Amino acid sequence: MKVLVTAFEPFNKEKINASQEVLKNLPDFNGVQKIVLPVVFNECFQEVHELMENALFDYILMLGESGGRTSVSLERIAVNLADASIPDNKGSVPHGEKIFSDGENAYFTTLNLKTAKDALNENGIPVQISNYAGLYVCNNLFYGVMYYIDKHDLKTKAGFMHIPFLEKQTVHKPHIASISLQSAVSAVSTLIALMEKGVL
Ligand code: PCA
Repeated sequence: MKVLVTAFEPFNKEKINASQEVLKNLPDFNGVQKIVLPVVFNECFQEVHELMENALFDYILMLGESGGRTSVSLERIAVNLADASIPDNKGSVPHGEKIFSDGENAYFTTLNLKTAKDALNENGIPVQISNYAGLYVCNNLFYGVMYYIDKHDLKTKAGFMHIPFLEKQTVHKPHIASISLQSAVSAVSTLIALMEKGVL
């Protein structure tokens, strides 16, 4: 089995990114490659496309931080639109631009979200299925990966999970929801176990 798990570097004045911390703390799994990506529109998927050119992944699981969400969120839809209210890490602020002019308006994840949700719940992890990954860099990556799979007719299954702030990011913002690092790591490990079984 060949799996790629991606995370993002910090952005928007945060010192860390929950997804990167989770990736750092994820136990080693056979056949699982990890990569941290820049929070930069369109650049975020370049390296992933290069990896996809050189290896056929069974699964690609993309992770990102979504501060303020109350639980991990399994994203259902990637949208062909880039729109930002804050600059990316290179200062770009797109307003309603298509990501790929020859791409579909949207792609659905090819992961089985019901199976994922049930398994996470069984492991005691609250989770929501989300129909909106935003239009910022996470959606940009998600769309870029789904587009590549579509255009190259790959069997790779792919999906995106947003992670709330980690507890240590909200120590001085106690009114904002957070998740423990342990639960977030356990959520990702649970999904990888489903991939190993080939059922995700
Ligand atoms: N979250 C942002 C981009 C990088 C990240 O971790 C998002 O939700 O778009």
